Amino acid sequence: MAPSTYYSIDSQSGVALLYLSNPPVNALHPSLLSSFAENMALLQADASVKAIIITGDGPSAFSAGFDIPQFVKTQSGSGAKLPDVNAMLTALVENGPKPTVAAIKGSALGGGCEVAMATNARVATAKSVLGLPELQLGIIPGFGGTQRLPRLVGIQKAMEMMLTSKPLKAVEAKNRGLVDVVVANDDDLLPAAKQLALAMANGTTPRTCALSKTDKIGPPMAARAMVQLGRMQVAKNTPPGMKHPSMCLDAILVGATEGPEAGIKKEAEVFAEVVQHDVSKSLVHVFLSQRLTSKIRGVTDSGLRPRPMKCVAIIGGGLMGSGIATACVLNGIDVVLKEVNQKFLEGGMQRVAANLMSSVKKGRMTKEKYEQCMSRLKGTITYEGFDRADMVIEAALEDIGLKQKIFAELEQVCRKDCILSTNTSTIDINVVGAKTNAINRIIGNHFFSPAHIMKLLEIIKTDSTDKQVILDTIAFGKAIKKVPVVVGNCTGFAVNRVFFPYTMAACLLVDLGVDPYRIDKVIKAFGMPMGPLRLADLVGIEVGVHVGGQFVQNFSDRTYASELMHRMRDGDRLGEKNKKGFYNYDAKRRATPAGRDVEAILAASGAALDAKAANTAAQLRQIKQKVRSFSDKDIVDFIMLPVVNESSRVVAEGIVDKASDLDIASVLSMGFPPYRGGPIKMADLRGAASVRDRLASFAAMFTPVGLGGFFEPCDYLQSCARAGVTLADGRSALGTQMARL
Ligand code: 3H9
Repeated sequence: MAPSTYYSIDSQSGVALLYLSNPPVNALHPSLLSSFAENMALLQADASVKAIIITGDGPSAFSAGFDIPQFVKTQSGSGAKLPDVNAMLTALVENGPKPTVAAIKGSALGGGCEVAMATNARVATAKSVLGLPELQLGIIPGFGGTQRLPRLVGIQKAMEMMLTSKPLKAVEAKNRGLVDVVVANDDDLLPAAKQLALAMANGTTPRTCALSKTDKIGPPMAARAMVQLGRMQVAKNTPPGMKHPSMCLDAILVGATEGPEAGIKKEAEVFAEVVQHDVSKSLVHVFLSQRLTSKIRGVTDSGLRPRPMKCVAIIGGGLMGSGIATACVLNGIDVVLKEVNQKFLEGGMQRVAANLMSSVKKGRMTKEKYEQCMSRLKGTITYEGFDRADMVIEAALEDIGLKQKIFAELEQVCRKDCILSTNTSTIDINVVGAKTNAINRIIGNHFFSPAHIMKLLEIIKTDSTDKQVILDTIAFGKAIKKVPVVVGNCTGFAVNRVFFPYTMAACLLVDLGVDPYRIDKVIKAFGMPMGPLRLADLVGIEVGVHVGGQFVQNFSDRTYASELMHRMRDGDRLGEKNKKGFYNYDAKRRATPAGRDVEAILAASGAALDAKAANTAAQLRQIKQKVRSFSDKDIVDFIMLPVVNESSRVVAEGIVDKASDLDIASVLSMGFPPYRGGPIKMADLRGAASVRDRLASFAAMFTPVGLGGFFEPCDYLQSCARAGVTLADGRSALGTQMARL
């Protein structure tokens, strides 16, 4: 059914009930808004109607706001024309002849909350939430929210709610003045709303019209001072170049000082501008793409149904294994945790207990829930209990021989339908399962540390993995509240593979004489949680040497084999692990640049590059000169565009189902800034041709010293640039040409 509204009128009481209907969350699609405007006009004109209750269809939402996919259409210039929603809300919902009440069950967010605020009173169930999270999509409220919310809850609280995008639970919303009545049970909602609606209709309870309220706004001078405080918060917490938070404050201020009419006009102007910013395009992309990762062509649309995962066996109780066990027991899944001896087992069980207890200490979990979770955890040093397992997750050391032995044993002790998975981050899944006859039920479950906190689950399928096994693993990921991203089996899988140039490019810059701490600062300002050298310390220099070596071996045409990490390792600068890396670490793991402590290592690594390029010393000197005068933007391009290049290869090879899956994987694992959308979205917003040209210019610069391959734009990027299509659409747009890539 098309998104719409429908109504019924109780002839006895004269109360009309108008439903917003667009499952699952009653998003305000343009067709729903048109139907809403029509039906509100009818009901307001109907003499038999005394009052109107607006509510959401279905169990989960009043309305989660404007239909987000519509923004993509607006941004590409093909958006449907909307009725004048602001005029309709003011004339027919707030100030119409009949009073209106919003009956709220579940979420009233964004436009949904704005509709509710236009009514004359709000009744909500205790589990409901109300808020204006538009800023997290890079836009501002557009249906009068910047005007009505400050008038209902005060400027300060309204700013806080909008700037943080955090909704209020019903009880707090009532304390703040956003809700009038809270009912404990869903069944009480409509009767309570009806009672209030009739009381307003017969004049025993006054109607509130939010836009006319002035008591919580105060005089213009006070409003200006309040908004100024908001601006200070924005300046502190907003990345450079992100304008919509301060523009949201502009709309609030105009409304508070010049009146709601001027405020709504300002809000509309700001909305029309920010919805076209790259920040909004990126954030909307991330919102929608994150919900698409678990939809895999040929798997989730195959008609198969996922089998429930009631019991998971985990091999290895180290940091990873215990984190995975924590995520499972937290979400109602029984766990059998296996270790090699009693001492290690106790350590693993204690780590799970400590993970859970930290939530109890922070007040996020009750002691009862803790006990419940711990009762789901059983430990063993044999394979006892593995016959119960629906899935095994091996999280042992990264040792091929060991993993092959474990998998051969698993085949013997587990049920024939048990999924056998590995948490390896580096080893080919086919190699892990090579000594079994179970290759069709072997899959990678690559968690990111700390596994009970990080949202991404990278699921690695091989050409032999059964569809049912992929489907079950996606469902398992969702059951433990991860975002599952299914990827193909290749060196580094998707995430580590596309980010190998991140560290390598940084090493090259350092070898050419660029200050490592400047590199980290610039990349942090770009929006990554930490720069590549700080990250190398966190991951561990030895791990970096090992993983980097694999890439150099497998992708020799496009890697740079710096000696930097080897020399750091040999100089006992192992990173956070021994508190000495590119940074020195204190007992609280606070980092300070190691500076002089690593000067000799950096110099020796640079000298190694000089020696390798001895035959082209003059060209290398020229490169050094250029690189040392790089702007911050040059450094960002130098490090991030090779990441985009490798991402393009991953898309071209079909390692991910959709290009957007790679963006989400990058955001959720590496902390790629969501407001840049991920490597593919960022490149598409810039344009494939511009990315290609910049990479080609780096390639030309480095070819004389034999390092051009590191930057050479890949075939897919070149083809997309030539054809003028996006990297996201290239596979389908280039069609047959893809086969020739
Ligand atoms: C706005 O209102 C602007 C206005 O001020 C002015 C406009 C001019 N639209 O997240 P879930 C879908 S901007 C369309 O998996 P949960 C979602 O894609 C909007 N679809 O469930 C998913 O689809 P599928 C401001 C939406 O229980 C399904 O619903 N509002 C929308 O974890 C279930 O969602 C927001 O920013 C939408 N607005 O969380 C709120 N919302 O089943 C955005 C959800 O095909 N929404 N869907 O995968 C949320 O925060 C969460 O979805 C919500 C439910 C808390 C509601």
